[in-house]
Amino acid sequence: MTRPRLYSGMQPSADSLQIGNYIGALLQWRDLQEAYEAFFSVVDLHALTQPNDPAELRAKTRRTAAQYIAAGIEPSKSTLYVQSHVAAHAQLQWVLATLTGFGEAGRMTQFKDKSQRYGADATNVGLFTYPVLMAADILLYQTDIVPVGDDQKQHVELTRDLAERFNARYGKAFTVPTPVIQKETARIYDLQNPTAKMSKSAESDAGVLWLLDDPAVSAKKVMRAVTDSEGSVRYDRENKPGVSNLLVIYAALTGRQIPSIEDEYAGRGYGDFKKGLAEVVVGEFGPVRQRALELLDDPAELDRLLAANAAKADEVAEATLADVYDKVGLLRRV
Ligand code: ATP
Ligand code: LTN
Repeated sequence: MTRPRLYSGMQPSADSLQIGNYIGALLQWRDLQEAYEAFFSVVDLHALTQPNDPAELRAKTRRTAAQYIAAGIEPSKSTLYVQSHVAAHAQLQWVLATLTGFGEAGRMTQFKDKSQRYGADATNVGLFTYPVLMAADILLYQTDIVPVGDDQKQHVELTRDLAERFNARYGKAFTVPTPVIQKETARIYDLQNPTAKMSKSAESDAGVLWLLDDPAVSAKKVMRAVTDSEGSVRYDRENKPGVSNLLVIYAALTGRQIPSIEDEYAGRGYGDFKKGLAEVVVGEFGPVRQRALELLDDPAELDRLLAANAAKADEVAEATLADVYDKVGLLRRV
């Protein structure tokens, strides 16, 4: 029985992933890898759109891959690889770029936000074509579903449009993928600023729970998380964003329902609740961190594993690329 295909990826944009990446993405990827034939990449080519120190980018790429594995993505079950190891991504991107309208790419809100923030001179063309490369990632693997956060939905819609456009113009080369948007309840906010999404590139580190932080540091951050003056452990996103965020984290990591956690802490203060959550976070992250650090202790072995997975990815990607090259009329090298 062939399983439907799934594709997702993350940029190696920090030394450690944060708990939002873990709850919002990795835990779901881990569960989905059973029912789907999954491809998970560390999208290092995408990361080049930001300024990077070369040695650091290499380190972050390994660290991101190690955290995927430590969180339960199994390289024997899923294809976990580094985007730049598979040449077809950059190659298909070029063909898709010739099918993408200038205005169409200019309407991408991520591009509009970033280019506005950086200004015209600091905005590189890679930021503009970022979604086209993402479309190439997805379409090379005849992907059925793409689990992403809602900020990436527009990019997956563009991917669908490009797939349909290509198929209509040249004959069917691509499966048209469906985005699967992560649940709102899986969205984690900054512990110090609980109305802002927790993010790897947050300006301050105080509200970010890093997967690879020392457990004592994570515990301290939980204890210092912003709450409110009401004193009751109750989910109310609007009026109690801090406490609600902590409840969501608690529920996601334990698999419990929020009302049962509210009941457990009824009539007890925030101190008790935070202590309980700190234990949960440390208990969950401890083994993940240890496994990631073990993998990073043997970079040669990790690199071999990534190479073997890239070879699996290559096979699928090359078949799609060859079909595309044929269909658009590029002369075959005999
Ligand atoms: P950056 O700051 O570099 O943009 P990020 O931490 O915001 O990084 P991404 O690399 O954009 O994360 O996203 C990787 C995956 O993690 C995506 O699937 C995204 O939806 C998910 N994710 C990121 N942050 C959160 C969060 N705070 N809550 C839930 N999911 C998140
Ligand atoms: N742009 C995505 C990362 C990404 C991706 C992909 C996600 C690159 N290629 C293909 C899903 C499928 C992000 O910033 N989270």
